[in-house]
Amino acid sequence: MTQPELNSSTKTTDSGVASLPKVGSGPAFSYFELDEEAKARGLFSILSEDGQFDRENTKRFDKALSLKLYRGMLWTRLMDKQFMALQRQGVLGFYAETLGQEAASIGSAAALEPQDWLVPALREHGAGLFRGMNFDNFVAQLFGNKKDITQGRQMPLHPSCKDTNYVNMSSCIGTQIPHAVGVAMAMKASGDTDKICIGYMGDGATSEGDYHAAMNFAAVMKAPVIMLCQNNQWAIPTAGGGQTAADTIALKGLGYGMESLRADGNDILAVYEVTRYAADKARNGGGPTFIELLTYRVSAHTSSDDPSRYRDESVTKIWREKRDPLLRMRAFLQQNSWLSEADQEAMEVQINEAIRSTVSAQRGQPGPEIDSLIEDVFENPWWRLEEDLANLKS
Ligand SMILES: Cc1ncc(C[n+]2csc(CCOP(=O)(O)OP(=O)(O)O)c2C)c(N)n1
Ligand SMILES: [Mg+2]
Repeated sequence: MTQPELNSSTKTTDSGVASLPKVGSGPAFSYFELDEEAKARGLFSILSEDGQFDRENTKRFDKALSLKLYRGMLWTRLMDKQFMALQRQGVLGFYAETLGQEAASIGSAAALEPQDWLVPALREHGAGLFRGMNFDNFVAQLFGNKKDITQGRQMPLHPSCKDTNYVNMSSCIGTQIPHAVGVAMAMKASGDTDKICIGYMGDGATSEGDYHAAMNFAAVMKAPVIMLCQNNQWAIPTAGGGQTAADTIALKGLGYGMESLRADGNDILAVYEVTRYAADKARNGGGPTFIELLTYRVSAHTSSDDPSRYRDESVTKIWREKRDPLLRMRAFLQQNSWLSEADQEAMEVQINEAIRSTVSAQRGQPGPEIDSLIEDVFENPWWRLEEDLANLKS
């Protein structure tokens, strides 16, 4: 088979096991020449589940870019492992993993330019770090300590980074998508034609009213924005089939008059290419694109969740063992002789050590000064705030 079969076989069933098309050979890029509906029903893919590929389709991915993408995914996975362990030990209050979705998160962010803006949903902090968010600052924010730039005022795992245009996420599902469109509209209105914005959402967010408002504004205003949905097939306990009656999430974008693409979210090369296509289009005045990345939430929703209570974990096992985005990319690297076993081990040791040393430095930091509670609220704090602070200190 040279092309994804563009029929309902790629539709994800309620059980979460989509019968993914067998790809890995043939001209994957002819996907972009399909008609609008076929693109939204199809599934663009470059690397097959077992890491097979057609060299013609991977020309853009030289050794440097390929290793950079892989390292970004590996960093995210190893970081998740350490932070979840710290959460279980009671050292961190809260954490949410990207497990199984590393390709969707890193591959899409990698297709942007440094001047672009990223408005995240719940699982893009790895992407933020990949784009240069300072790791010390990120860890300080997780602890809410004195070095935290938000002085412990944000919820944990809601980092932000002004230097890299990484906006902190909003816990209210879907509210960030109109923000992303607003950022893009402002770029257009102020003539910042070299900048674009990417707004992330989960499958759950596509059922919110904010999704409608954002998609409609983006399309009507031809905003330079990428609307990126990580369809991980779960919204805490709500399975994909309970979220929409549409055959695919991408199809919903067509109703807004927006080009809508669909790709295998566990294939980082495919994720990079669809996002790059949308980014180039937006930068050249072509307006917004909606992208659905089909993936799976292998982890619990967050450290506060236990998915074994509401889903069949034998399905999760399939995604974890057979569809792991890191193993797939590793197979690609190995076939190109770009990553030996020794290289892999060295990379793991180096990343784990970098994470561990930052955590141990930040762990010992005291909390923010108590006076910081009323700073940055009024230029001259109101007497009532002064009084509350004095009471707190006494
Ligand atoms: C408006 C709103 N409703 C409900 C919640 C509770 N909630 C938090 S995360 C979540 C599910 C989100 O699912 P999805 O958008 O698919 O993202 P994922 O967690 O799968 O990455 C829900 C219902 C919320 N935070 N905000
Ligand atoms: Mg989801």
